[in-house]
Amino acid sequence: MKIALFAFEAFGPWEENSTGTVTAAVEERLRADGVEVARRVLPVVLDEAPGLVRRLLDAEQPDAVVATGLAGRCHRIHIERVAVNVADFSIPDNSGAQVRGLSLDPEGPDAWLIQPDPHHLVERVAVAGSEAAVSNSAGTYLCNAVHYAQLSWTRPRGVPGVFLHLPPLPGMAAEGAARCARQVDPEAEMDLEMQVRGVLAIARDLLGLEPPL
Ligand code: PCA
Repeated sequence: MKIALFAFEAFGPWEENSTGTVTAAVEERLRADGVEVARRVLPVVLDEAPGLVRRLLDAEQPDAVVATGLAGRCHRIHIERVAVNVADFSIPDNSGAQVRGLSLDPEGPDAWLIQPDPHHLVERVAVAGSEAAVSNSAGTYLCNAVHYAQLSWTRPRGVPGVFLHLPPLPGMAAEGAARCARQVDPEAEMDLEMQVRGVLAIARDLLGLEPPL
C-alpha cells in the first residue's frame, strides 16, 4: 500500500513552510504502519509544481494522495472540496511570476471535486482529537494548482486524493502577519501534534486503514 504526500517550500509571508515538518512526521507514522510513502516538498513555482506532481504520481502509482499547503488564515485543517482551472495570483510565486486568469489546463474541466466525502473526513479528524472543516475554495494560487493537478490524475483513476490547507504552527502567525497582514491572521495556529493527528487520520481513512466509524 502506497501513499503520495505533498508539502510546499516557503513563500510570500513565510520564512519556513510548516507543511514540510507536518508531512515528515505523518510519513514516519505511516511507515510504522507498514505503508510505503512517496513524499515531496514542492517549489512554489507554477511552471514546476503541477508538472512535478503529475510525474511523481505517474512514477509511484500511489493508492491515495494527500497534498498539503500552509494557509495563514486557517484556524483548523481545511479539507478542500474543489480545485478550479485557473491561476490568478495576488502575490508572485517564487520565480517572480504573477499570472492573472491563466487556465491551468486548457483541455481540462473548469473544476474538479474531491471524491471522498469531506464531512466524513472532518469526523475522522475529530475522532483523532484534532479539528477540521470543509472548505469550498482552495484559492487561485499554487495550492489550487497542485490540487487541480492531483485531481486530474486521481479522479480518472478512482484513486482517493485530497488537498488540506494547514494552519501555521504556534509562533509562526505573528511573524507572518507582520510581513503580510492581508494573508495571515495572527490568531490562526494549531500545534504540531494536532496537525499530525488530523492529517494522519485522513491519510489512514483514504487507505482504508481506519475501522468504520
Ligand atoms: N500555500 C500556498 C502555496 C504554498 C502553500 O503552502 C497556497 O495556499 O496556495
